[in-house]
Formats: sequence, C-alpha cells, structure tokens
Amino acid sequence: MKNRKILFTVVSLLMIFVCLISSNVYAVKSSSSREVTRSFSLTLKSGKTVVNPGDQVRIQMEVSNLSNVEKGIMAMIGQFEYSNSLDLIKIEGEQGWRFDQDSFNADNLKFVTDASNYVTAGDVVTLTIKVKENAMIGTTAAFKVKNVKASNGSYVITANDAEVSFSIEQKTVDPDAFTISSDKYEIEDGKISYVLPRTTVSEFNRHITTNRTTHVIDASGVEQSAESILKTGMKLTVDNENAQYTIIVIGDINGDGIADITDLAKIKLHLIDRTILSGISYNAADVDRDKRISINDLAFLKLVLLGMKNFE
Ligand SMILES: [Ca+2]
Ligand SMILES: [Ca+2]
Repeated sequence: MKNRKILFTVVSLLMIFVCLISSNVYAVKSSSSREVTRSFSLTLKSGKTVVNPGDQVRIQMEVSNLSNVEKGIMAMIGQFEYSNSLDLIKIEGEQGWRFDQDSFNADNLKFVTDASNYVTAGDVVTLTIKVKENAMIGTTAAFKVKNVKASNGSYVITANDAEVSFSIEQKTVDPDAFTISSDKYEIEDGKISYVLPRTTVSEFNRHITTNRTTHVIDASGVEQSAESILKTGMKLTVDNENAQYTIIVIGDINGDGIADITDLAKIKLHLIDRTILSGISYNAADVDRDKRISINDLAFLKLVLLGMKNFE
C-alpha cells in the first residue's frame, strides 16, 4: 500500500514535470511562430547599362515590397559605394524624402534621410553620377547602396543591398557631327566670350575651328564682311545646325566694338547699383575673367584705357 502511494506520487510528479516541460516547449514554439519577418526591398535603377567616359547618368533608388511594416517607413540610413571610375555629383530627394547638407557625409558616403509622410513604395533619391574622363575602356563600373536600415518609428527594418553596373565603352564618334572649338575664346552656353576689342570677322574666324560653314551677323541679322569689327551682341550662325553663338567682346559693354570710357562708366553704375548689368552686358564687363563684376574689373579696364595693361 505504501509502495503504491510512493509510486503514485512519483508518477504524479513525473506527469507534472512532463507537463511543465511540454508547456515550456510550447511556449517557446508559440513565441517563435508569432515572430514576424519585417523587411522591404531596395532597387537601384538606371536607364543605361553602357556608358562612355564623361557621361552623366541618373540612378533612382526605389523602395518596394514592404512586409509587415505598419503604415510604412519614415526614415532611412545607409551607405553608398562606387567604383573609382565614377564620381557622385548630385543627390536629390524624391517624393518627400529630404536630402540636404545634413543628409550626406562625403567622406564615408553614409546618408540619412527622413520622409514627409509614411512611405510604402517609390523612389527615395535620384543620384547623378559622372563617368570619369579617364575611366578605363572595357571595364565595369558599379554603384551600390548597402547597410540600409529604415524605421517607422516603432522598429528598425533592414533591407537588402542593391547595385547597378555599367560597362564603360569607347564613345563612337560620328564624323559628321557638328563640332566647334577655339584656341583663344571661351565657347560655352551659346556664347563665345573674351573676343578682344577691334577684332575683325576674319581675325575671329582664324581662332574658330568648326566642320560647318559659319557667318557673323549683327543684332538685326545683317551678315558682316570679313573686315567688319566684332561688337558685343553679334552672333555666329552655323549652316544646317540649330546652333548660334552670341559674341562677347571683352570690355565692350555697350556693343560698339570698342572698350572705352563709356564702358568704364557702365561698370561704375553697376557697382553702385544705379544701372545693373545683366546677360551679355554682364559678361562683357567681366574683364578680369572671374565670372563676376567687381571693383577689380573697373581697375583692370582703367589700366587698359591708360595703356598700362592689356586684355590678354
Ligand atoms: Ca564699347
Ligand atoms: Ca570680374
């Protein structure tokens, strides 16, 4: 009888023990089955797969496939990484993602950005990269984003790394493509700058290299002869091309082809905010070629008029 009692107690204890163990196992199991996987996908997109040295390429970073993230994400951190043959030249926030000087560390390429509302999908940033002029032909350049984490304010969600790659190829040169260059003048944004006062059309043409026929016309569209003196505001037109260039004669602000006391007066009026120069007049007034009008331009032009300095 006593033995049966002991046996009963032992069995009971065993059963309680087994129950405890199994309930514990169950508890562990059930907690692991309740654990959800939170994630989102990151993609880098570019319209190009083949690039040439000097090309600028835009890359979009896109968020998608949010899984078990209530409402959406509000902030994101990560790091860019790219080949030596590339330069990152611009980062712009998209669709309410803010990107300013506080968002990026150029030393380690880490970025952080916050959104203006919960985001569930779409572009986060547009990156502009430039393929270096000396990039090796035949190699592949890659742009990556890594170590990306986002948050919805309640928890941190990790995303995959993403990458986009480009093969760098030699630019195919169209032998018929229009080209224009100069050994003396600056040709930029539809302007030919730093032409010296009293330059004739024929002298000007000697410093222009192009594979098209060109003409110089005045403001009224009248073609100028080889002996004509160039004036600020005249234009170089190109046959069979949708291109024309406004000529800027250095120091000739009023467009009479010479730099004299009248032009000097215009710089003075600009400097004291009486008559502000703009457009080609502004360009012509920049005699020291630093792209702005300052007291230095006045002194420079004065010295030229006194014969103590020249424009070249
Ligand atoms: Ca003048
Ligand atoms: Ca200047």
